[in-house]
Amino acid sequence: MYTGGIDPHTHLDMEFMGSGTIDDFFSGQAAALAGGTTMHIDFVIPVNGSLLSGLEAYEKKSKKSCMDYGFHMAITKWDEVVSKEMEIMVNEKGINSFKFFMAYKGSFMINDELLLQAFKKCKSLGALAMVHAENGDAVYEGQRRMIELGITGPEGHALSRPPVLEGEATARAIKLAGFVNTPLYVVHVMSIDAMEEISKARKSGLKVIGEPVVSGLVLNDSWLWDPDFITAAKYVMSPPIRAAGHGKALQAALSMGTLQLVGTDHCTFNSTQKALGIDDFQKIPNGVNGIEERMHLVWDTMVESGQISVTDYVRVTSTECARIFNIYPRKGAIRAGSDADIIILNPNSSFEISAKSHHSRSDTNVYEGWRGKGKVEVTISGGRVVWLNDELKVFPGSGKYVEMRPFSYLFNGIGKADAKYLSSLKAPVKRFRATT
Ligand code: DUC
Ligand code: ZN
Ligand code: ZN
Ligand code: ZN
Repeated sequence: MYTGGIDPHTHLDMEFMGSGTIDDFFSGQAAALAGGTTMHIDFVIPVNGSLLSGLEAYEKKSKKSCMDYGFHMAITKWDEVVSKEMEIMVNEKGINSFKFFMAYKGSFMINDELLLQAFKKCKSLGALAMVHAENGDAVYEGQRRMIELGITGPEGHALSRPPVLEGEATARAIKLAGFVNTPLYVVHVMSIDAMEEISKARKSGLKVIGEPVVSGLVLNDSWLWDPDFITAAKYVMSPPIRAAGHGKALQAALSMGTLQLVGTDHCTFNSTQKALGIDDFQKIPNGVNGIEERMHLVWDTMVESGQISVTDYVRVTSTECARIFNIYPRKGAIRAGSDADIIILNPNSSFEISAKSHHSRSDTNVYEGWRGKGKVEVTISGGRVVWLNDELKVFPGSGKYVEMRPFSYLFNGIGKADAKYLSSLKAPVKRFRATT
């Protein structure tokens, strides 16, 4: 019996790349509950840059929730209006994290000057800055290069945005956040390059959190070369799933504590939607499933193989997320006073993953055919049994919005460090003009 999983990274009912994800707040959450996840944090996408309008839209979409959820806010442009709206989000709306895009040139991407301003704002609010770390200018150049070479298939996606671009942006974001002295959360860490930057930063004492996603931990990029377009396109996400070797290294980093918690980036498109990119990989909607599979795959890959303990399993799938986003011990714990979100995972029973039996609305599954040990047999959400005997009992409207307060434990000591820095600065040096 363990505390229910918390998925820190999902995209339900999101408009993206000319499509809408096919899992909404009901189907995505039902799938989550069937896989032992009892809370998720989704990314609100602003409407024409407006955070308030974006939140209003997500408040409507999430009315059909059957599971508890919280929100991060994505920032798709940065100016004074957005800066003011960030205050409202933190002080009135229960949002304590903001995601900035260093990629998606021409749409969401913000440059270093604005990133610095945004980091300063996050710090003043006690909100956690999150980054999608890829060098957007270089990705754009990589895409031009692929098209010139006539590489228009899904493999072009991976080739156009190699690990070095993720490593570079991760290092830059870490250094800028360190300069401002505010904590940083790097979402979907997919490569050794990015992971090593996080490792270095943490060793030097910087407050950097690294979130691998389950696809990056357990898959590799070989499918992108599959001659069948849909088979390949279903693996297209950003940053890309990397060559074999990266996943193993990320698993090791997770087991050593270099990376702290596992998300999914659940962002589903079906075959028809993926087919929008049949002539050009740049038009394939980016995203893979995972919300239902995460708890099973992390158990099978990490616990069953002996890489992490059961205690660490609970930490990386639930407790650490609750602590980072300041909802512990209401979430992430089995205690008097906590929400009764509980799972029973039987280490001796096996699971098999297939699009035929999963609860997502997607007609494909990137983990198709995976058989493993450790099955979630019971899920209890808010004290109610919602998953038992392979059957779901869920109702739209039963999920609650979980407000998240600023200044999580990551902010401890930030003020002291600032004061120390300021006092270390000497008074301006008095200089005398030489007389002749
Ligand atoms: N990457 C994805 O694959 N999908 C959603 C957004 C993102 O950054
Ligand atoms: Zn399952
Ligand atoms: Zn992203
Ligand atoms: Zn995402």
